[in-house]
Amino acid sequence: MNSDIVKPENLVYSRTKVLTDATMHYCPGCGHGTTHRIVAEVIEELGIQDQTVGVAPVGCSVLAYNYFDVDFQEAAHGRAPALATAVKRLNPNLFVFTYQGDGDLAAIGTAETIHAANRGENITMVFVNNGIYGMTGGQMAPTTLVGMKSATTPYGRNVELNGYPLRLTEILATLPGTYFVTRQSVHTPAAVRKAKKAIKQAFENQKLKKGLSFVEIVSNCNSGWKMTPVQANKWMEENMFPNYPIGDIKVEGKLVEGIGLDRLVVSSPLTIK
Ligand SMILES: Cc1ncc(C[n+]2csc(CCOP(=O)(O)OP(=O)(O)O)c2C)c(N)n1
Ligand SMILES: [Mg+2]
Repeated sequence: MNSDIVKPENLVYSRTKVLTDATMHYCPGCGHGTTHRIVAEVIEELGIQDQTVGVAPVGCSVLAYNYFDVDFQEAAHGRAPALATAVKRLNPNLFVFTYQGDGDLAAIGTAETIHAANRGENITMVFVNNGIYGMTGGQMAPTTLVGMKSATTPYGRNVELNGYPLRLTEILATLPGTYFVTRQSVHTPAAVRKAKKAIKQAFENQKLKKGLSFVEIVSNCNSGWKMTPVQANKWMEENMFPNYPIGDIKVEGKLVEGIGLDRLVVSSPLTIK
């Protein structure tokens, strides 16, 4: 930055130093890049860069360790919560977070996710739900909506053939080991601010040692959905949000009023319009 041009008192925004200079490989318009940025900003604002360990998944965010300037571990597909458990238990004073997609967290890693949450591991989990296996070419994920087209459901997800979509976030909220469970998005500036606040809370909660904090980010996958970024965001608002409602689900260990279990026991499956 040229200090002759930008005076410190006039600076309103600068890139967080918790992101490296590496150019991200994410598709333009994808939510992963924005989610990385807000996680990094939270780490900087909390002043915990030297005390944070991230655990990267398999999926589009497999290279997360290249983008965050904090210590990182790479987990086998789906195993991030198990690895994060070990890191946190051996180093209880570190801030430990996982970062995973829906195929990683809600398909191959379902067992690790549920058991880490049920054990009440004192970690932060960030879950980017784009309704699809983005990295491998857009196959159906557990979170793919009924009727939604994917590489393996070219005519749309069919309940008889492919079963129901899974709302793992709501399931986790019912477990006694979760302390904070929320669902956010990063497709507008206002949504980014709310998601960042939630991620900050999820990191701060580690100081309280009261259980697991879980932040789902509903994201588009414009390449996998075969849409432009603008179309994908609109499709996400119209189809993903009614099925994956944005907002807090469990705060300070208590289900948010009005959430109840009715959301889990839905009579109609999660369906596109
Ligand atoms: C054991 C194993 N099975 C399958 C794969 C192939 N694979 C790599 S990424 C991926 C899906 C990732 O999807 P998701 O977690 O939703 O992340 P996204 O790319 O959508 O962000 C799969 C199935 C693998 N690498 N290892
Ligand atoms: Mg995905």
